Amino acid sequence: MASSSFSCGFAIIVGPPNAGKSTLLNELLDFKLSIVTPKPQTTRKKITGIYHNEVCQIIFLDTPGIMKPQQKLHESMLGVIRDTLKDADVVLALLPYSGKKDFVDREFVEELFNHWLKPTGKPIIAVLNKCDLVSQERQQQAEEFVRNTWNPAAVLSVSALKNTNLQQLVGTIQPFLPLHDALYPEDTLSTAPERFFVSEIIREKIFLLYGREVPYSTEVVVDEFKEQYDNDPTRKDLIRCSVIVERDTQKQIMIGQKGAALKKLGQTARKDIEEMLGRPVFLELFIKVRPDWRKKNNLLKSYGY
Ligand SMILES: Nc1nc2c(ncn2[C@@H]2O[C@H](COP(=O)(O)OP(=O)(O)OP(=O)(O)O)[C@@H](O)[C@H]2O)c(=O)[nH]1
Ligand SMILES: [Mg+2]
Repeated sequence: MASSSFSCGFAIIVGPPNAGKSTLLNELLDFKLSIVTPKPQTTRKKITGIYHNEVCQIIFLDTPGIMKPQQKLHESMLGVIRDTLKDADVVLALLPYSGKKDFVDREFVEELFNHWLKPTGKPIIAVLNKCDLVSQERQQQAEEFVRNTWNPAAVLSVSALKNTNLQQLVGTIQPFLPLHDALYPEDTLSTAPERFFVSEIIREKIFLLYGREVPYSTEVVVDEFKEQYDNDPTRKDLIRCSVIVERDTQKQIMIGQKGAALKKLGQTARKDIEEMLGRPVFLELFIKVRPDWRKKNNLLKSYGY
């Protein structure tokens, strides 16, 4: 029961890979919770981020990009979206502007609305992202086109990157949330444990530092997370992680000449992990080869997919 006119509910962010879903979540929370890279298929699991203001609490659910599955891993990623949709009170269909002739990728949006979203019966807000890339005039034309073609509950243009129209977006979401007290205390940013974000930060650095198929063939598992700093500030927290790759050649690339690449990965990841945790850590990375892990149900399961 709501004690006031406060509203609280779940808003899922869905869209194609690279649309800016994770950037939007981070910008709304004013905290880098979800990893962002210029490469598609960065996000693989559901990321929960909690937004608070005076009149509502919005539990945002960032999801992997929707694409045609080519492996078991992709099927699991799509399963995450399907499951997360069930929890949502409102759906944000994040559609990126492109420099191309069409306003949006029509074929994709057709599939997204008709196959994924409309059968759920949930209200859909079409959020046209990356509006910094196009003129105002084009934005108006695109909004009208999307409104007339797919008839979502609301349409607006935003730039997650430049923080344009994000307060309008919050205002648009709020009426679709149930009247309900906050589900989480005001200082809660996410429900996932710290170790999850540790593995995500390492994955982000792998996406940024390595080329071609290497990031896509990689998974990160936190094997040990020993918190010692809080009790004894002379001892850093100890974090041991396995970096899983599919082949020996990838292991060699990960390690690099005289271990230089792995050293750089460790250093850049550690810096961000320390920033997130607010305390110093000692980070150890072990590269392990698990042939074709993306196709193997038992391995996928053990990595949380
Ligand atoms: N110009 C511009 N770029 C943006 C905007 N939002 C995100 N980007 C860029 O788009 C790229 C992808 O951003 P992400 O947030 O990782 O996209 P995503 O939808 O989460 O991608 P996946 O997790 O791979 O599905 C990054 O290089 C972002 O900086 C925006 O509003 N304008
Ligand atoms: Mg993402």
